[in-house]
Amino acid sequence: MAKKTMKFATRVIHVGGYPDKETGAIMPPIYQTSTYVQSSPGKHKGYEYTRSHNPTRTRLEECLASLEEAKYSIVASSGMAIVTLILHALPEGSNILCGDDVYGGTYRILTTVFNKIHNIHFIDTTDTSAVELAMKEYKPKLIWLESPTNPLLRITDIKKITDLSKKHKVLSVVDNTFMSSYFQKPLTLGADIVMHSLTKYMNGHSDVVGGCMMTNNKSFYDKCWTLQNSLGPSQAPFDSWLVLRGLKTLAIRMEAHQKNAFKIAKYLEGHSLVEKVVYPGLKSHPQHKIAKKQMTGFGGMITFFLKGDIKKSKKFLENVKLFALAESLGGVESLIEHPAIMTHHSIPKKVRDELGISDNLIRLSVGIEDCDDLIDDLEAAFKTI
Ligand code: P1T
Repeated sequence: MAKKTMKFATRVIHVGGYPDKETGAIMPPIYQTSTYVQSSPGKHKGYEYTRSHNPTRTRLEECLASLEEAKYSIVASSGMAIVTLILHALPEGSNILCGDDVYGGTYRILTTVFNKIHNIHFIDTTDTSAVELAMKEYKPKLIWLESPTNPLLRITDIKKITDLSKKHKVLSVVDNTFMSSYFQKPLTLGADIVMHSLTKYMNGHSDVVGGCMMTNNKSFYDKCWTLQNSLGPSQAPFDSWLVLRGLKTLAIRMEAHQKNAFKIAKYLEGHSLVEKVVYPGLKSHPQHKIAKKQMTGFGGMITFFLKGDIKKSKKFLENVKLFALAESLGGVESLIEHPAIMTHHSIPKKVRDELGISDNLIRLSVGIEDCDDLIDDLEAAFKTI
């Protein structure tokens, strides 16, 4: 069957997942090799050295490109490695617009590394007219969007911003980590580049760190690939194999994450110790209508604000048992964390306060366990405060 006619849940299993041609092994081999034998200098089978290419990684890239309806894909050793490739691919001194609420590591690399190479301007990308003004003022080369954002789950109207990007000749990138390719396809909404931390939902089992980008822009892909080959953050074959394996269940995992997250968001909304719940699927979410328009689901991430101070937040976090207190997200097991102290600590407190990443903000990555057990766990922790 042609790749294009296959539905998503078939593609995650079969694109890149075909049996080994030599042996018939139904599972792809892990090509755990650094180099490849040549029959004559320069004469080889398309593979020279694993930093450049590896057959297991090629299969993963094939699958990921198909999931985002892209022609080209690059898999790297982390999400941050992908951020690095994309930003190095721009001419030195470029103006870059970036959403003001992004993963703490993205903020950190922009404010400590790429601020020495480019001019970075943070902006509220949910405000379309502010984005257009900034495009006119700065004439940026690139706009970086995270939607939903980490950790406030704000939603940018991707189509509106990519329309503006086209008008002003600005490359647009969407970090699609929170939705995974299952619930949102930014390239179909007009984005030039989509990226993921593969560490999260795409792999889904908290046992790999990885990143990827997909695009239909051949010249940008070529630049990024050359950078990957030169800088060297290529993903190891075993990790690519693990992601290929994890991806097979992406469709059913995302449905299960969402089902549990919906129940938990509603439970939290009705809780007397909770000040506010943010989940894109709730009607109370300020951009719920945009979420419904551009996503096919609402995902498994919830942010909520406890009634109380840092002491209460800490006590609550120390007393959950099933929810593991850990950074990261998107695995089958539920995680809980405190962005101000953990994932977003590298953002200065003043900026965090302006954004609303407060001491009573708690982030949940809802796993696929039995939801009753998860709610019992939260309820028991609430009782301790
Ligand atoms: O951790 P790494 O694979 O390098 O991916 C970085 C990254 C990029 N984009 C988003 C939206 C992310 O959430 C992350 C990593 N985030 C966490 C580790 C976290 O707990 O939020």
